[in-house]
Parts: sequence; C-alpha cells; structure tokens
Amino acid sequence: MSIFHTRLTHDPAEIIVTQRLTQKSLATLAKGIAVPGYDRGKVTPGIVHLGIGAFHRAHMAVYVDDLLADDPSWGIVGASLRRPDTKEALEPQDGLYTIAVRDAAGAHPRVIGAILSVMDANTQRDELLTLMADPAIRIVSLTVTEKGYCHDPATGELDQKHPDIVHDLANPSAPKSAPGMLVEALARRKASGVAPFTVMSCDNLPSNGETAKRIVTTLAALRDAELGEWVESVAFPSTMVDRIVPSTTDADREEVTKLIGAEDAWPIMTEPFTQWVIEDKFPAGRPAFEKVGAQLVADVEPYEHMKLRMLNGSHSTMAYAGYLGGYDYIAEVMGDDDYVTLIHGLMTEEAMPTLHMPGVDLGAYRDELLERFRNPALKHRTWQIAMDGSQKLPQRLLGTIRDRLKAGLGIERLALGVAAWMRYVTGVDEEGDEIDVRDPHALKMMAIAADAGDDAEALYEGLVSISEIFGDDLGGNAVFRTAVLGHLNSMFDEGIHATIAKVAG
Ligand code: CS2
Repeated sequence: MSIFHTRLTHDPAEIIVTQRLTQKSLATLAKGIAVPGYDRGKVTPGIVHLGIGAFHRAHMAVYVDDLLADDPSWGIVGASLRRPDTKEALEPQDGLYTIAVRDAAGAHPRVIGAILSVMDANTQRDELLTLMADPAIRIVSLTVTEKGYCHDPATGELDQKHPDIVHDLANPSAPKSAPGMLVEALARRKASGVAPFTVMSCDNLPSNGETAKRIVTTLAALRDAELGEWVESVAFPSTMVDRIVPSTTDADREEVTKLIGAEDAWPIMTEPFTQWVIEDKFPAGRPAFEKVGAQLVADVEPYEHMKLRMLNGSHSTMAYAGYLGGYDYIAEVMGDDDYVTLIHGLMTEEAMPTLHMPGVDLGAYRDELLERFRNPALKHRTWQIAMDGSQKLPQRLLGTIRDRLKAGLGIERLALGVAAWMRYVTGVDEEGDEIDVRDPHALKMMAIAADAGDDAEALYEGLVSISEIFGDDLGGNAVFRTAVLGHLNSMFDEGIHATIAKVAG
C-alpha cells in the first residue's frame, strides 16, 4: 500500500505532500531521487559528530554516505551542543534528509542516510559521553564554528575565563563546551583502558587540528596533569573543508518537499563544488575517504591558508561591504562591477603573493571561486557570513595583512575589508537602520561604537584595542592604522559605494 498521498488543488503546480521522509517512505519518493544505496539496518556507529549543523550534513556526511556500502562500520551519530532543533527535525525522519545541489540548471536532490541518530547534548549529555567513550567510536569530528573552541582567536590558546570553560572545570563530568565534552569522553576512555578516538576538526580555523589539540590538552591538564599528558598522545589531524552552504529557508523546505514527494523538515541547500583535504593521521582507523574524492596529505596548512585567505577573506569582505551597500546575497554583490574588481584584486594582488602552493594554479582557483560566488541559485546571505567576525577576522584577513606588512607590501583592499567590518559592527547601517550584529563580542563592540559616535578615529582605537582579535601588534602599526582609518573615514563621509569605487579605480 502506498503511503504517498497527493492532492491536486486548483493550481496543478501546487501539490500537497502529506507523507514525511522516513526509512519507510524512501521507496515511494518521486522518481529519480537518489537514495542510500546500502542497507541502513547494517550500519553501525563509528563516528560521533559534534555540531550537527547544515555544513556537516552537506559535506562530511555526504562523503561517509558514499562509503557506507563498502564499510558499514562508520555510521555517524550527530550531536547538537546548543539547540535541539536538528534532533527534532531528523528524529521523525529516521535521520534521513535531503541535500539539494543547486546550480543554474536547478536543484538536484539526493537523500543522505549516513546519520543514524542525533543527540541533544543538553538533555542527553551522559548518554552522549557514554557513546563517545565506547570503543566502537574511533573518530569524533567537529563543526562547532570558530567560537565553539572557546579560545582566544588571536593566539589560538584556550580562553580560561570563558564562562563555559569555567563551568566545565567546576563540573568536569557534565561539560557544556565542545572541548569539555572531548576531555570528559577521553577521561572516561582512559579510565576504562580504551584507546583514544581521533579528533577531527572540520572548522575554518588555521591549523584546526593543532589548534583543537592545544585547547583540549590545556583543558585536560588544568583538570588533571596526568590526563593532560595522556591527551598529548591523541591524534588531531588537520583538515581543510570547503562547500558553500547557505541556511535553509522555508521556501527551500517547500521546494524540496515538492521535488522529492515527501516532507523534509530540514533539507540542506548547497553548491556542486566540494573539497576536503585531510591530514592522514588516524591511529584508530578511518573510512577510505580517498576513494570518494577527499585528498589525504601529509600537510594541510598550505591548503588551509589558500582557502581561508582567498575564499573566506573574500567572503567576509563581501559580507560586510556588501551588507552595507544594500546587498542581501553574495550573488548580488557579484553583480556589482566595483565589488568584483575589489575582490579580484584582493585575491590576486594581496592574498595570492602570500601563498606557497607549488603545483596549484592559484589564478584558476581564484576564477573558480569567483564563479562559485556568482552562482545565482545559491541564496547565500551577506548577513549569515557577517556573523562572528571577531572569531573570523584573524585567520581570514589579519594573517595576510601581517605577512604583507612584514614584507613591506600594500594592504589597501584587505584594510578595506577590516574597515567595513568596523563600520558594520557599529550596529547602524548607512540608512540609520539597526544591524542585527551577531558576535560573542557584540555588546562590547557596540558599546565602543556608541562611545565613538561618528568619530572614526575613536571607533578604530576602541576596536583595535580588542586584543583577542588584533593581538598586541596590529593596532599600533602605522601603515595598518593609516590604511584602515582612511577607508573608515571615507565610509562615514562618502559611503561604502564611493569607498569601493575609489579602490576599484
Ligand atoms: C563563510 C563560510 O559563513 C562564512 O563565514 O565564509 O561558511 C564558507 O561558506 C565556507 O567556509 C565555504 O567552504
């Protein structure tokens, strides 16, 4: 008996789908929808993923889905550390969801089955820690965003004053933070004589493996010196991850539901491009990621720099300058020739000379990025990328700036990106309307902006004194100051469009 009910209304295009995407309804989906080609009943958990957001579901989970037919021992149990919404969406769907790959020709849906279940850390903390301590789990991977590491973004060290870290040190067996969860799970493994899992960070941090290791070992050592030493032996491979994944909207949900013929409460919209470069350091074993397109290498750092400085540096610059210029989406920013000239120049003249990538055609990489940014089918909000700038600026723009200052090279376009961020975090746009600034330092930054009023110099001085972002060196650098302040003054006096037009020439 079919459980696929449709009803045609007056508008034949409007199909009301009443079945939910589930293991049972897979067989009745619309024709041509790719579904898991393996027996999900045989898949067992081998990976716990912390931070089961859209990015993981469009990236790592797809690579794992491609491999489960060969080796079903690598199923994923996802966990949300903050909100139960992913669990609530995926639980009634037996963990299934759709990714819709969008290009100019339309959306190409595929159902992913790699996620076996989702746990809400707030209500299932102990259950989750017990699973993480189970010998079957050989990898714990992370996409908890930059701020999830509870670190000082300028130095990469654990922020020991972070409220979640203070909490986790006081309550080590009921941790809130991702580092706290890792330390407690590793402590449980140590106590029961189980070898450690490999920790694989998939966040956009510089040397994300090393950074994660520094943070987790520091926290473990603060808790117990011997545990700290044991955690020293845990493998933390670095990875470079790349796929553009805009937040899902209600319109996306409706579109996917109609396309597949079943209601999917949380489909993921993404682009055709995907890249994953992984440091091959997995003593507890790993899925054969190289068989499904990942690059396993000895040193990820050059790839990380390339991506963070070219893609993410451009993204953040377009996010702040684009938002201020009245553009909601990246593809719209790319419709403005001055912005394109700015971004092309930022990559070619300022980022590329700081990269050392023998054998990689950086010009071709740049052109492909520009093409990806132009994808008209991808509704990637400038506001989404603008979030958490205090955590992103150091690795996206400031590292490149430091390298160039050291070499005595110009920083005009990178400085424009920094100035646009400063203008954005004032919380008021060029029309005088409020900007919803989302950032762990938002309150501090908006207080600085309120004190500064329309005095660009006071705004500059106030913001560069946040050492978690700028370290102790950049704010006082005369070249940096002149470049950033020049753009900032221009943004206040003449507006963002005129400022960009000057740089675009
Ligand atoms: C973006 C990234 O939101 C952001 O900050 O720059 O999420 C970007 O889309 C990904 O890194 C692409 O791989």
